[in-house]
Amino acid sequence: MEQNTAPYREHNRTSLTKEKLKQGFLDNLYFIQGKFPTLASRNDYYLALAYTIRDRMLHRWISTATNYYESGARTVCYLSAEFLMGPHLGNNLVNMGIFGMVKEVVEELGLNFEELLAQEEEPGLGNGGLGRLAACFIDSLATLEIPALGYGIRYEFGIFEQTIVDGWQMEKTDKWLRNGNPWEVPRPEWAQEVRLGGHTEQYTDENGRLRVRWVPAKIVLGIPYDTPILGYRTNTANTLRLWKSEAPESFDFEVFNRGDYYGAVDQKVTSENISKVLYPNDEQLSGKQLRLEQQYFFVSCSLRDMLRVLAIQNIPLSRFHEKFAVQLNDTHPAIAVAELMRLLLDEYLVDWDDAWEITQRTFAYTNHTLLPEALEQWPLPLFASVLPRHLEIIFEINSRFLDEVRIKFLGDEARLARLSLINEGGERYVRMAHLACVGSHAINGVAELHSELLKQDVLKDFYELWPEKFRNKTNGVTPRRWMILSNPSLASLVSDRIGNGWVRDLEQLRQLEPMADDADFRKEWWDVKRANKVAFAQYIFKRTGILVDPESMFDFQVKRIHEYKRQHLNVLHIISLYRRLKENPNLEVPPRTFLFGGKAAPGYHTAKRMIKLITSVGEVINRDPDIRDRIKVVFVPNFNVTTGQKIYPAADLSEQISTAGKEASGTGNMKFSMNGALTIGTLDGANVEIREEVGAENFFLFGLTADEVYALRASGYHPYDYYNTNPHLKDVIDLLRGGSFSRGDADLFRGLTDGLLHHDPYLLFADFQSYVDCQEEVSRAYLDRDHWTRMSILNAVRSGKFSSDRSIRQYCEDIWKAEPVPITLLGQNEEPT
Ligand code: CRA
Repeated sequence: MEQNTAPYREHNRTSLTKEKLKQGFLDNLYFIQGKFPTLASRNDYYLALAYTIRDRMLHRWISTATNYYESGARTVCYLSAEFLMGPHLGNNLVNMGIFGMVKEVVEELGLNFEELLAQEEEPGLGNGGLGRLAACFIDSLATLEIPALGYGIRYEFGIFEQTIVDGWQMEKTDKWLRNGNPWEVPRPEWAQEVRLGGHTEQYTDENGRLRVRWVPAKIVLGIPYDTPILGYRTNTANTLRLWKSEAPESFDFEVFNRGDYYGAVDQKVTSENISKVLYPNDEQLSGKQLRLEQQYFFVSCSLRDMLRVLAIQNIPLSRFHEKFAVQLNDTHPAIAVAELMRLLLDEYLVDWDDAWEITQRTFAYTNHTLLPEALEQWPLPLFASVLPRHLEIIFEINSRFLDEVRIKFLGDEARLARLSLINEGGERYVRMAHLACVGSHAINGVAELHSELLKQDVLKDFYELWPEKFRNKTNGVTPRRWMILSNPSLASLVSDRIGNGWVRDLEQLRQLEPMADDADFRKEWWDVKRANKVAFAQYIFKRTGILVDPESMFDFQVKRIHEYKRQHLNVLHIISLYRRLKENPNLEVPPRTFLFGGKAAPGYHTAKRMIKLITSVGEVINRDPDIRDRIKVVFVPNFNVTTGQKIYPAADLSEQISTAGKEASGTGNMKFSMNGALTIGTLDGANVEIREEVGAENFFLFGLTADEVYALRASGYHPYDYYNTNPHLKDVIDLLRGGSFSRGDADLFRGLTDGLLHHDPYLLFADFQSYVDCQEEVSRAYLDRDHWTRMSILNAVRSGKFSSDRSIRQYCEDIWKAEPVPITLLGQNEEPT
């Protein structure tokens, strides 16, 4: 696809010239890749280009570090087990304002710029929304010039690559590092030692005080790998610091393994296992020892790294919480509460009360889910075997905490049991969400509805104890990647009318509201969407061999496959529409392409069968001559950041159809809306706020509310009754049960249909008719192109609230108390690039 470079063009404060870039590029090809153009591969060219850009980023990076060091500024540390960054090259070019210039240089050298961009393997170090949120947040932190570090794990293998074979998902390992990663710089001089396992001992120190010593069973090294994160057209380049585990090749290592060469190698292998692979579960508990080790590993490295910085800046330990605001991205890093306590108590000999005050004032916790199965708990014996000292500390935190509760709620034993950090019902567990709540000064949900439900449901007892800790921070996404980079034509259409202030201040898009009534503007808007659809149709054909019509409505549901997200409700509607079209070939509905994308956790069998359901229904419909291509069903393989960048700009309709009360926020919903797709959705997560912003008349609402879901369950939900009383629903389910979509195999989807008929925990049947009716409304609306385009424009220009810049400003003001530190570049009159 030809990239429109207009939105990048106005950059003019750089001293960088095309000549300098060209020279840098050829030098890097020669001196780093060791190649002449004649022998260079596409990857050589990509790496030479990436290094050329990185070279131009270093001045900002070094200047930023120096400025921060000198100012001693308060620093935000975002602790996250996942950072789903997506490819760096294009994003760095956008943020530096040199996209157009670099494109020209590459083309003047006779190379294909798009191909070089596509050569980058995306770092898929996350599962979905939570990891991508972390990536959007560090982009916004840099853009807002906030001193910040992202701390996480440098997984050797990220999220698996998905292929579809015979309609089923197959997983392939993600070897994202195989061709080299030009964006990272290893910092072995800042390696940290992490202990694991073993036991604890008491001893008396020289002052006669009783202390505890942890004697670990093994020690691993954490090596930091740093990646610069540029702000959008600022001098700021913050750092993403990811830890890789290695075996320490130290004296100790030899002593423990003397004479046992194979044993030594074995220890090296097990040490390296810690950062080997991302657990591919989104919102699901796996309870594996290695996962606890991963969590502790990166948390311990990160906290020790903060202590290192404190020491070189000569800041006393008692001011740790003034120097650092540490955000816990879900419970994955919640062990940090116990680890900071341990470091302060055992290694720095701080008193309990002082250590506890520092700890509570340092941390804040974001909850991302209401699903009970996603709330992390560790079996006590497992926890004790990996982190014996932390368990003692957690018991002590718990005992002091429960004393406090006892005073406040005299005699309320049931409440004590509910609040305890230890789940005592049957097998005993450590409840990580409770540890995070107790050890933090702020607790937030990720959309208004979700934050309310936290207070009423999962964290109710904590809310009653400490209402002042609770707040909401609605998620956001970065318009740099999700508009400028992925949808350059739309971005330039917007910038032509209102300049490009909107990129840093997305509310400015509202200036375009009057343009929704301008027929010429509407035509341009429609043409941009249409061109994006043509490009996507070509992509689909290349990837799946399916021909789709860019004139048809592109209706997308892309997200992880999960029962609560209800991809199968979407399928039920498709089958019912198919049925109606077959019965009445003259039915007046606009042609539609139903597109799905998303990965299923490899061990989540129902989700895998949902993929098979989608592909099987597609197989029948796409080939049925009666349908005459009026509807098509496509499963887009391997949904990730890279494919997302092609999808959002090409969408007409965005499916956000989770059972109300289950989707904490969603962020894909925001990306779609920003790119002018209309939403069909329930009142769930951030959908509620999207509808508020864009206007109810520009949003297709259906389904039960969270309260109604709750009430229906309480009064007894009988899905079978819906089946019996709704002939359309019955018809759809019977077709599935009869094998119409499984080549006569009546067993293939039996588990799915029986599950719905008898349990239907996510209330598909209760919402079915409302959904089908709403889809009819969507179809009617699409027939009126003018009106549809008007709604599309209003969706995009009213999505300003959903910039992650807004989210980050709120975190800074309300939780982190962090201020911008504008960066002065080192050296005289140096220009940023
Ligand atoms: N799976 C929620 O389900 C939310 C993101 C980011 C999720 C999404 O609704 O948008 O977090 N929850 O806040 C999660 O990962 C552990 O819980 C998600 O990505």
